Amino acid sequence: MKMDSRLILALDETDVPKALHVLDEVCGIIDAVKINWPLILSAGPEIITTLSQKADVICDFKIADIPNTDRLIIEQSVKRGASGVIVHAFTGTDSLKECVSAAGGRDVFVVTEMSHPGGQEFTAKHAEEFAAMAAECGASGLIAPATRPERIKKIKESAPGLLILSPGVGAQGGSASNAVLNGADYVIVGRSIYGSSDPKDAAQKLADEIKALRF
Ligand code: O7E
Repeated sequence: MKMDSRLILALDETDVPKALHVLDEVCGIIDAVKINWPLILSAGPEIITTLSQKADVICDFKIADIPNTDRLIIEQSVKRGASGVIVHAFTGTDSLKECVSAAGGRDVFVVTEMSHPGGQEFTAKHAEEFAAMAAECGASGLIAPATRPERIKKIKESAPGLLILSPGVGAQGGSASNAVLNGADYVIVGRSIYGSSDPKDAAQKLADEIKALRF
């Protein structure tokens, strides 16, 4: 995945023509598009291939199963054009190792602490362990909460070599600058872009905000 604007669009728009329009508007600005069940269930899995012709696609299926099922899901995602997948860590080392193997060199991003308030109940308690396990299993990166930027720093310390992707910017109250200043390599933004009356302008403003931090 390129590292230019450091902005990843979470395209959870279920109106398929609108989703395609939003991506066309912002694909020159973003580094990748993340898709989740809302769009897949609305558009069908062929949307992975359609979008992959316009941008790198991260399939956010938050895969969390036994190793064999994880492999089958990832193989289908890759076959359709995914350049990365997002998986849960609580399933343990064998599942995570199988995900990395099934991805065959595509990026595997592992969820640590989730960005919503409930993320503090369970995921936060194990986030550093999840991060260390992800590094040990050969994952590319971690998902850590922009809503709690101080936690990004802590989680990164547990797996210094891994990329950090941070959701929770905008609609969930987090700030792109704070996330990046605390160690996020990319921010993941959904509603603040696809729900905006001018998605291109919204994406450009976020990209400019990140660029102003001067990498
Ligand atoms: O709040 P939004 O609209 O900017 O969308 C955020 C996206 O990131 C949305 O797709 C949601 O499912 C996802 N997300 C979180 O918001 N918080 C998390 O802790 C984890 C995710 C996620 O997708 O995990 C992988 C990034």
